[in-house]
Amino acid sequence: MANKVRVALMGNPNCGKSSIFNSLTGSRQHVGNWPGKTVEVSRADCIYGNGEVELIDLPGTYSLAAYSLEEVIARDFLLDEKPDVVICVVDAANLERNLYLTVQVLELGFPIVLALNMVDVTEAAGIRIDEEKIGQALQCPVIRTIARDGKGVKELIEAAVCAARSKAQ
Ligand SMILES: Nc1nc2c(ncn2[C@@H]2O[C@H](COP(=O)(O)OP(=O)(O)O)[C@@H](O)[C@H]2O)c(=O)[nH]1
Ligand SMILES: [Mg+2]
Repeated sequence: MANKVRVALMGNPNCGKSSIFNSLTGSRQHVGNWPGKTVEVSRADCIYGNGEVELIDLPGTYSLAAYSLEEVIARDFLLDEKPDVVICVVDAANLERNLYLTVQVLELGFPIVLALNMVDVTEAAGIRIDEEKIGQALQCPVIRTIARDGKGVKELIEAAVCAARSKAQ
């Protein structure tokens, strides 16, 4: 791949996208604990990968139906800019609701990596998530993360770059 690998972060509001973006770019973008925080699109180079990887933090959305401004921005970005890979960030404690958007992104044909975020919350609640099963069902890599603490994010971006490169061949 000659150009930069462009990696888009997508997910419901408040699932940890900006936390992942910040730990992978060294940015200090505002992280809020209320929905709908990021309406603008932030872009920055990843601290891993010698400047060859660019991350894009898209607004939080529940779907790509384009009913809200956030949905329009996120959907137009995917369709117009065609990122090389999409990291779908899901709140592991609200898995079913969060996966709705993931399936829509898959249906558009993008290579995806699923970031199973907030696994500290599910672990504390005694909820066991079978990520292998999810990965088989969606045919994508699944990486467990605790974005607030920067855990799993390096593995996540490595899996994303790998998915982008294998799609490009
Ligand atoms: N417990 C826990 N909290 C997290 C995790 N990742 C992010 N958060 C918190 O969840 C809230 C929303 O995170 P943010 O990154 O702003 O989500 P965004 O709306 O998807 O960009 C913030 O208070 C974060 O500190 C995680 O893995 N575990
Ligand atoms: Mg955000």
